[in-house]
Amino acid sequence: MRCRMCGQRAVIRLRSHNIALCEGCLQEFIRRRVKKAIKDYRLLQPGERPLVAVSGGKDSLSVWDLLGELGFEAGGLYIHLGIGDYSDRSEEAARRFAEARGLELRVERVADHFSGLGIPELARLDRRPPCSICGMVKRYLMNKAAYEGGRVLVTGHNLDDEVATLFGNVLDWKEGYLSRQAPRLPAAPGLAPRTKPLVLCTEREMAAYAISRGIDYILEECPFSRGATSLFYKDLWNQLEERSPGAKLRFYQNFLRVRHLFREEEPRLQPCQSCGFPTTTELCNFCRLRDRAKGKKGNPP
Ligand code: Q46
Ligand code: ZN
Repeated sequence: MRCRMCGQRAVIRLRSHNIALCEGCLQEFIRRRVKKAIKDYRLLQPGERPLVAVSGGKDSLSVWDLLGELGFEAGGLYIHLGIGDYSDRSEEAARRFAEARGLELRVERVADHFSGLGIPELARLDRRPPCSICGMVKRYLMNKAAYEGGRVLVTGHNLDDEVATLFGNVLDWKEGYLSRQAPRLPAAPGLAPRTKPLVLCTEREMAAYAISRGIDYILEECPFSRGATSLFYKDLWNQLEERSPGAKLRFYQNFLRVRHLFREEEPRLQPCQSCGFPTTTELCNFCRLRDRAKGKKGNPP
């Protein structure tokens, strides 16, 4: 199998694009896909400074790498969730990546905000699934860091992630979620803009990119992701893609064309009485949880 771009030995075949590529040309191909997403969906404007939320996994480290390659001055943010050894090992991967490239990495620890408690303890305290607490806490800390730093928040969501989310939302016709699923969400009072430059790249392409660039990412998944519905949807979509190459891309891009048809009234937001970030209630969920956690680990209330 020969590379379609240069004729050397190919390392990957991309049926959805009907091409085979060698390592060097795969990197160039991914750079072009990211550039195309940035241009077509206006993900980053000239002069904007990205802040990449990194988990230590292939997608977030690769998007950080790609933004640097494309000339953006991008910093990183790692959130230590307090999920045992998994969090320590993923922090290590993020630190190694940043140090090797001389990039600025900010580390936030969930325990520092919640009286020493991490996500598993907070989930028990609030009697909610860990992922629901984790999602809320991460969204809050990512937005706070980007907003206060005047940055655009970048996440490493790839095409497979977006398709799985979209599929779940379509199954239940969740209009509000559909209207808000976009490659870039604009800034609003108290909210930093958020963008996803990898929306045109599949999980498989990103794994091949990370390996070809020698990115030392963490392979281990979060222990709470086992059995997640999104993984089941990804599996279904891989079967669909096998039968009909390009199905993921068509599903996602065609959705973006009709997204304007989905509308839901924006919730009325007001500043949280404690932290000032936007919320629908007097105290935001983050501050409410922080107050509940006070005094739970030997700390004074
Ligand atoms: S939400 Fe859930 Fe993830 Fe948080 S607890 Fe782990 S699996 S890390 S994207
Ligand atoms: Zn608050």
